[in-house]
Amino acid sequence: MPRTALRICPLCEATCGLTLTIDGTAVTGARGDREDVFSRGFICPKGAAFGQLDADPDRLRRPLVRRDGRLRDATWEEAYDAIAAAVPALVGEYGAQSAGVVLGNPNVHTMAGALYPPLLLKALGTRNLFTASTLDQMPKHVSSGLLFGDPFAIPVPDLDRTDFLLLLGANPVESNGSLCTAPDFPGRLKALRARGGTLVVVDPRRTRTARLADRHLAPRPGSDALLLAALAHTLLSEKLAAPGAALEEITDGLGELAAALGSFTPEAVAPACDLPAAEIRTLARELAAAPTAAVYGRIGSSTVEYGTLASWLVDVLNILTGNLDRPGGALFPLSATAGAPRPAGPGRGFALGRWSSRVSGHPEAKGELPLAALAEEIETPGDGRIRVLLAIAANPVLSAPDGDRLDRALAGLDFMVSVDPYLNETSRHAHVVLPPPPPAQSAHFDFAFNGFAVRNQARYSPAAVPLEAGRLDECEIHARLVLAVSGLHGAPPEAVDERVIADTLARAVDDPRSPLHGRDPDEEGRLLSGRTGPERRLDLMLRLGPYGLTLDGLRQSPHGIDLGPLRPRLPGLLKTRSGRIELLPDPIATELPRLRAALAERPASLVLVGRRHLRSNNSWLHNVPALTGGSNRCTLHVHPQDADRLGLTDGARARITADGGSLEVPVEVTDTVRTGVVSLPHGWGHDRAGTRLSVASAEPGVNVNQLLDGSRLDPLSGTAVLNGFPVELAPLP
Ligand SMILES: Nc1nc2c(c(=O)[nH]1)N[C@H]1C(S)=C(S)[C@@H](COP(=O)(O)OP(=O)(O)OC[C@H]3O[C@@H](n4cnc5c(=O)[nH]c(N)nc54)[C@H](O)[C@@H]3O)O[C@H]1N2
Ligand SMILES: Nc1nc2c(c(=O)[nH]1)N[C@H]1C(S)=C(S)[C@@H](COP(=O)(O)OP(=O)(O)OC[C@H]3O[C@@H](n4cnc5c(=O)[nH]c(N)nc54)[C@H](O)[C@@H]3O)O[C@H]1N2
Ligand code: SF4
Ligand SMILES: [Mo]
Repeated sequence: MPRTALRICPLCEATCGLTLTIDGTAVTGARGDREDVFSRGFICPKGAAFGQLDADPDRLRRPLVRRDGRLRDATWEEAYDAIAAAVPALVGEYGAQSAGVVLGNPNVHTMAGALYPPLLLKALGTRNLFTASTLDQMPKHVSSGLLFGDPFAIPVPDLDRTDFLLLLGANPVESNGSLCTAPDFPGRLKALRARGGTLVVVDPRRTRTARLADRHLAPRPGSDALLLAALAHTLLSEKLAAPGAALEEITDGLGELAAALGSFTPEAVAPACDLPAAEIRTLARELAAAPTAAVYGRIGSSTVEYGTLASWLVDVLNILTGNLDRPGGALFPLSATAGAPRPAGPGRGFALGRWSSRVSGHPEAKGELPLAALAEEIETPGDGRIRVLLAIAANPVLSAPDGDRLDRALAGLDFMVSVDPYLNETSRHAHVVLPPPPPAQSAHFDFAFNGFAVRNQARYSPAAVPLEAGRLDECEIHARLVLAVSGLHGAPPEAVDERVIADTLARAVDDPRSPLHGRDPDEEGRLLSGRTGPERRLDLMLRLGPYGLTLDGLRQSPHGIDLGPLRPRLPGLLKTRSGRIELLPDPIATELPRLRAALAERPASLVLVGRRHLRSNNSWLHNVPALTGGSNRCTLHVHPQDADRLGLTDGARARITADGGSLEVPVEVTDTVRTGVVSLPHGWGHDRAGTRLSVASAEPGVNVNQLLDGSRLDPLSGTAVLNGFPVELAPLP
């Protein structure tokens, strides 16, 4: 008899609750859970393909260990023996900095990815940490760190209550949202318009999101910082800025802002943005006039040349219009596993560049170095060269600039471990591959995304299907990895969790702000429920959190616990040294002249931007038949006028060339992209030997990131410029 089980979808940031149909141990269907307190039945085609993804025959079932140059099936014991024999010895010989860690996107979609990488880094003692953030949202972490003292204090638009949403460089109808967790984002945008609100979308492509908007502006890519600066300038010069008493009282630098943004008039930025100045002024006036409004920018305003400035300006606008931290504006979520709120006051602050990368001297940001600089750190001889690499849920050969170079660099490592379900473009270089089980066999809690959700809520999914024989839970895979690199190979993996629990309890009972202050730590430890280490850690985090929830409480509410709409949290969450919002911090003030210089630059005649398809997810869903084909193809979108000018026709092949190399691509002529801009999706290029991706390799596509050489970065955040870089295009015979 088929049964059903609930599982939060781990495939994008929307975190929809799914009802899985299960026959034996096979997931035979997935539909939206109508009773889910947050997603209310919403599902997209990726969630609906959960069963096919879960059962993909190409998923690795057992570890692989390299012997005589070839990856072969191995037992877990052999895999960890190999790691324990290699990593501590190499690190002992060459030093802690000879180890590097790469954390990819799916870590934010697993419990293991939230709970263990910090322990792994601590065990290794290396500063060589590279994550997908420097291909993504690091500019936002940096701007939040500078403004609010906390790189994770990222305000999200109050989607369900706002009167006016200005959305830049995001296409949530296809991506389902990012740094703004909102199941059924499209439905929420339609509801905004239905209640009389206004949606303005800024995107060089007429996306499905732009088609829902009241107004769509299609600027030249890379110009968002200029556009946003001109909006702020207009608010200030037309005396429309009205932060309100509450924000004014806690904000430094309001007085200096007008001078800092002095040159960015709408007229001055109009040529660079390729937008009429009058249109920019109108937008600023509408933003100021709206009863409540939120400005929100994502990938297209982040992975660009002035990504940190654009991310900063988004919140400058939210502040100038008085919309930061108020219902209907942009608010800070409060997740159930956040520490208990602290009283307002000075904090430790946020510093950039506390150390730098060895080869090019890139400053660290949030403890990370640019992923675009990984290859040179492996290749360049000298003290501190990376010889050992641990890649967890990461496929940088496709997701980071210049995959060919990284591919060669990985091949030269002394030792590499991949924690990955697939043998793909990156993991094929590993000496040991540790495969996590399919998602139906894993428990789930959204440690990361609840902190960016448009409504406070908490939901827990136990594993829907028991762990298949011979498999290890991903949490145990990580815990054993921590032990193996620490020279504690063979110790029980629970010891890793019990240590964390003991340390956390010891701090909590000493902390006057903690709900456990003054209690007996051993007794509190015994009270924790949960069958596994990670469950017990989750229970403890919930108990220490702001709502005093427990794991048992979550289990008793399988569709989740609603914790209400977002509420104002200032000034309590500020952790700047001043204890205030620092509106014009030094690194920003120092970066503004570079933006000013951009006003005089002649724009390139053709630039490239990316795009996402609803049935894709970065580099790893091309192996699921239900999610491939149709319009989900790796084609180059070219505007008809550009196609005419360049002699290109729909369906023809073209050669595209940029800093990093050139590619042959099929052309799709479409006016959904503006003139002077072409668009190619990322995550393709599944044509390398030695992978096990039978579906993806049949329709490989090309790797757009081969067009980049890794030298274009947003300097403050080390984030790669993946959008708005110059390209040349020519027809192929
Ligand atoms: N040109 C261009 N490049 C881009 C982007 C772009 O817009 N344009 N976007 C960038 C962005 S935003 C991101 S986040 C990165 C993403 O790039 P990556 O961080 O490399 O992430 P993914 O491609 O999503 O998947 C990485 C790996 O995780 C594995 N995986 C899947 N599920 C699990 C799991 O449960 N556990 C483990 N351990 N592994 C798992 C997959 O098999 C895959 O090998 O790409 C970036 N690259
Ligand atoms: N279906 C699907 N969903 C996903 C993913 C996926 O690969 N597929 N990836 C997930 C991940 S890791 C992330 S980070 C999120 C990203 O979520 P989003 O930020 O919504 O990402 P995109 O859909 O790439 O939208 C970025 C938009 O920016 C536009 N753009 C490019 N350059 C510029 C510019 O200079 N200015 C402006 N204003 N716009 C510009 C592009 O045309 C594109 O429409 O999506 C997540 N969800
Ligand atoms: S929107 Fe995202 S979380 Fe929801 S079903 Fe689709 S992939 Fe899963
Ligand atoms: Mo991302």
